[in-house]
Parts: sequence; C-alpha cells; structure tokens
Amino acid sequence: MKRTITALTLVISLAACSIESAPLVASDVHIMRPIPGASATAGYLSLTNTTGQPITITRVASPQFASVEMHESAIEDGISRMYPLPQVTVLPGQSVDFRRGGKHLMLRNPVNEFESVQLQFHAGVALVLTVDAAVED
Ligand SMILES: [Cu+2]
Repeated sequence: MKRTITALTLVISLAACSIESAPLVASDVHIMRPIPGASATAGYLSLTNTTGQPITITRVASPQFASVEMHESAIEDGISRMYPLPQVTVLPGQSVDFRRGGKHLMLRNPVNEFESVQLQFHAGVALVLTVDAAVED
C-alpha cells in the first residue's frame, strides 16, 4: 500500500510540473532572412520570466542553423563591436530585450532553406522555451 501511495505522489507532482510549462514567454520575435551568401543573420525578441525565480539561459539552439550565440553590441571608441554572452539571466517578473544595437541572437551557418526558424532556449540541461517564427526580409 505504501508503494502505491508513493507512485501516486510521483504522478501528481509530474502533472503539476507540466501545468507550469511556460516559465519564459517570447514576444516581438524577428528573425532576419540571411542575405544570400552571408553565413550569419540576427534574431531579436523579448523574453519575459513569468516565474518567481531567475532563469538563466545558457544555450540557444536551432535546427536551421549550425550554431546560435547570444551577443551584445557596444560602441567602443566610436566603433560598433559585438561580443558573445555566455549566459543571460531573466529576473523574476522581468523581461530581457534582444534588440538591434543591443543584445541579439547571432544565427550562424544556415543548414538548409527555410521559411521559418525554431529557437530552443536552454537553462542548463532544461529546455525552457521553444519559439517558432517566420523569417523576415
Ligand atoms: Cu552578433
């Protein structure tokens, strides 16, 4: 009998887990179509953390690109430069904007032709958000 109760508890906690399945919400998603011959393009969006805990994005992947990096642009000595961000933290109830001239996604080496792009945001080993967006010209 004790074993039955334990199994039931596990089922209930898994169900509770799947209900709160949108810890991060994406909005204002814009993926630019790569210029012919270019090996990289940019992606922009806002990420909003709906939970009470910080969410740290450590990796972004896409089936349409060989690699996706989180970048930050900055003006240094009058020259626009960009550098990779190893992680981006979205604080509880807050948003982080990936925008032209600031943080952005660098989508490198498209692996095929496509009209839409999927982005997969990971926090450690957990996939916390999947976004599908049409590419824009
Ligand atoms: Cu970049």
